[in-house]
Amino acid sequence: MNTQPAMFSESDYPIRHDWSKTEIQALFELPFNDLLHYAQSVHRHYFNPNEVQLSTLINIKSGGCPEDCSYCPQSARYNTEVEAEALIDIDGVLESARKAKANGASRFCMGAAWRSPKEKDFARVLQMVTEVKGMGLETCATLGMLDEEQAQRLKKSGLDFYNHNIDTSEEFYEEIISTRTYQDRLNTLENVRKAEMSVCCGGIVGMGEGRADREGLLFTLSSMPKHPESVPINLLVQVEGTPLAETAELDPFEFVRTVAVARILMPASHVRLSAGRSEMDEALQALCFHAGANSIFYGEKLLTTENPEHNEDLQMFERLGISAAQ
Ligand code: SAM
Ligand code: DTB
Ligand code: SF4
Repeated sequence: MNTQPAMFSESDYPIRHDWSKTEIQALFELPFNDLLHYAQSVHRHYFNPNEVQLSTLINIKSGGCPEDCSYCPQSARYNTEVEAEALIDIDGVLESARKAKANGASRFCMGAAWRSPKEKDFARVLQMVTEVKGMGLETCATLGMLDEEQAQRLKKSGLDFYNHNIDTSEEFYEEIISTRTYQDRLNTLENVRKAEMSVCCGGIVGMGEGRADREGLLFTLSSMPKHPESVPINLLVQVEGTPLAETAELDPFEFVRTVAVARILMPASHVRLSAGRSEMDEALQALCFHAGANSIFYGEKLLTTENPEHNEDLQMFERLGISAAQ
């Protein structure tokens, strides 16, 4: 495979939806430096390599979720420190959104520990979306499965992005979740696309999957008729009480490889270095940015677990000559 032409032009890095599993496997098998060089070349062809987009998360409905995702501290089935709470008030959301904007975030993502949104809560979520959008932030939500009508109503209220992850390969998926299928997730993503919202869809690595599953995750994402505009690559945050709490740790270089291959396969998408940054040192994060990650979750908390403080991230960016994308 011609992995890295010496000189390249516009046509060398086309957006493709037909990457084969063999090609993806070959990318993962490249020597690390060749892979990073290739990914960085693709990256600077499509993006300013010194800009990173910042998304801040808020958990609008914590814990008590009926699903059994074995990585998740918010499932009601596992005994974790997360308590079940009701949907929070709009004022709390707006206060957090104001802070996120003041700290430099461009997108605000509202997450709820639901299988899917219920009608009794939906009006308040729609209002949150409209008001956050009115503050001049991009809006994102992750609320579980959506039907076509729910997707349309979110779009109408001003939702720009919907996050719904496929999490892993189709083959490994059943080891992780039994309460909804891979196809359920693809159906939700289709409803989001039909409503003409942007898609944020990625997965988690470090769940005990093999490399073939990381390849499979990226195969499904890159085969989509339109690539997700945002691709979050999460490193499993091991939470006590969840079935995956004692999983063997992934080789950090394998994490960087996953980011690099995502960048090459989906050259115009934002690849987000997502959960797990608190467990990474800054040298590893810098390697991920070199591999083509150009988005992060920004702010001291993810949904229920720790994330680096915003000042720490700003200092890291300063040392790397990176600025926040607008
Ligand atoms: N309940 C909704 C759903 O699952 O569709 C939305 C919120 S859910 C917490 C959003 C995503 O967070 C999951 O799909 C998963 O990819 C990621 N996630 C959850 N727990 C995680 C963990 N411990 N480590 C890494 N990623 C995690
Ligand atoms: C995504 O891909 N990662 C975020 C977001 N989408 C919603 C969530 C990470 C959650 C990590 C575990 C927690 O904090 O509960
Ligand atoms: Fe529920 Fe989402 Fe956690 Fe799965 S990932 S248990 S659906 S909150």
